Amino acid sequence: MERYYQPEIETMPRDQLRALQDERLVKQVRHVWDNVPYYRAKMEEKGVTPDDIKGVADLHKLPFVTKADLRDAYPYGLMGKPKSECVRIHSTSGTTGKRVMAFYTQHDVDLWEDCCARALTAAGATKEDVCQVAYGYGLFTGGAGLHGGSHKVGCLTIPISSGNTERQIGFMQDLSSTILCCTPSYAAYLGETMKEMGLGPDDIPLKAGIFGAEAWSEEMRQDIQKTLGIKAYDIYGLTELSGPGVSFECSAQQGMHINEDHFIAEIIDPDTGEVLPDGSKGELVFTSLTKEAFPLLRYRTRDICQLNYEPCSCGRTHVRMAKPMGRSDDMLIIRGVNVFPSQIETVLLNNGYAANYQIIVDRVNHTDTLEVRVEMTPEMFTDNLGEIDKRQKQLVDGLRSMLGLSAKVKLVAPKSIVRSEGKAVRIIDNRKI
Ligand code: DLL
Repeated sequence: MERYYQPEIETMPRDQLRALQDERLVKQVRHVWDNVPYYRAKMEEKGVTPDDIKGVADLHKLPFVTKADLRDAYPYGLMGKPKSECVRIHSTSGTTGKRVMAFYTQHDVDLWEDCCARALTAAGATKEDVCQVAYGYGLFTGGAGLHGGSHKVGCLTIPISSGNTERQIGFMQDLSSTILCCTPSYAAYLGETMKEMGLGPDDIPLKAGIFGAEAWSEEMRQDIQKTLGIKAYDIYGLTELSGPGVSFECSAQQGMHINEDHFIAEIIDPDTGEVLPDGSKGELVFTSLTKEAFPLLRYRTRDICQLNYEPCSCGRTHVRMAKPMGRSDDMLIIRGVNVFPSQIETVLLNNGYAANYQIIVDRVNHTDTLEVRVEMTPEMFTDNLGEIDKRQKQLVDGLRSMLGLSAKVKLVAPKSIVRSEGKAVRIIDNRKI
């Protein structure tokens, strides 16, 4: 039977949910106008005042907020509360020079942890469970968010953080962990390490995993479910909006329910900014409804996906988002063709490879080149050049039909591509553009 953490909200009839959103949006816009001069100036520039916003139907009148705004206003310029009322910051790693910093009041932390508790409950967690939180702790939101959610559910929480893979497996065995929270690439690595240690799914009591923070394909889910002997649930979120738990999968595993009492989602055309009709694929835009310290109106995530308003078999009424195909800034444009790493991953996994690959892009004589390096699995490892050549050709064909592009494929030895404990780094773009 499906369990809910906050049933009255998670299964609220949509007309009531809409009324709740209308009421909260009016308040959130007023809060931003009164307390965030940066955003007020943007509204004034667009000729909008809080009086123009009576509910969700007026959302389109508001200006967008982008990553560039976050950079402009860094670090304190978008805060809706004085520092003295904030209790926490989190931040992205900023390795690409785009550090994002978000602030939280105690109330913000509380609501965020509720969202994570909903995700854990949807994956079957109860107070009887032992929950191993192997997302990174610290500035990254993964560890803190799932940790807080796990406490709220009442699980025995193991704040192990990421890394030290053999110790992770030891803890799972010694403490009988039943729920694992980490990135999907780290879950795959844990599975691989277990195999090397001679352990199979029956040697660990895990029953569910809550994996997110990066794009992962359906094929990768099947692989992880098999290796770890669990049901693998997707969870989505971003630092700007709190962290994990903006949306999460239920037992149906058919898209992630967005916590619509806290966030309104829109899909827009990334080029024109126009709101697209229900069911269209485009850029996901979020408006926070309840945030105090770091409210965001119409924030452009750059994540490309689709929304599904069909009722879900789990009984939750909140809209579902498809797995994001990747960020529009992860999207590679190769010889004019849009390529998402997740499409490449699908081809590799469909051909029996694991998700250990790297995509190398370069420009030679003014032409883009795409090379995919993929590890052979230990079972397929061979030094028979004819066999390697055959396998490479098979992948070249698969990639051509998926992407409409020719790519070079290089099979490499097992374990030669570096493993990730957090988000995997799969793209090396050497083009100087
Ligand atoms: O990754 C928050 C998080 C932590 C989510 C743990 C889930 C679990 P950021 O580091 O700010 O926050 O990165 C946010 O990661 O815009 C997406 O591009 C991507 N992302 C997050 N979850 C998923 C997912 C955390 N389930 C960015 N599928 C987002 C695909 C995801 N992409």
